Amino acid sequence: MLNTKEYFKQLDATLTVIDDEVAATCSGGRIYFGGSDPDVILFEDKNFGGAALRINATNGAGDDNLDNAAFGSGWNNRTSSIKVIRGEWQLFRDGNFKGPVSVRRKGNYKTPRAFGQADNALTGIRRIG
Ligand SMILES: [Ca+2]
Ligand SMILES: [Ca+2]
Repeated sequence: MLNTKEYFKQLDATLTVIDDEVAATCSGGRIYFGGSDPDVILFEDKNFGGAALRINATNGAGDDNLDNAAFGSGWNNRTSSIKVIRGEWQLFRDGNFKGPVSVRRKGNYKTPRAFGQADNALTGIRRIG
């Protein structure tokens, strides 16, 4: 049995997690790389082969594109398959959320055609839901 102080401490921790999730969605889901519990994983090759880039949405300091050297160096125009683990994501051919866009939810997309972009073309990605 928790005392009142402990109860509110746990409750507060829960609310903080929810707030982050909602904020990530509402802010357009800026992204960061390398988290141990990724929302999305990009793969260099089709069928989830080659190098992988783990992506999470964040309401903190993040990035918009894969062509920013500070975060996604080496991942512009490289993706050939994608796993979406949670959330709803927009995928863009170009930077600054431009170019043809596709939207994908949870699923394994083993070819560029499956995730709705040309091969080795993905530049922008953001969480919208
Ligand atoms: Ca590739
Ligand atoms: Ca591109």
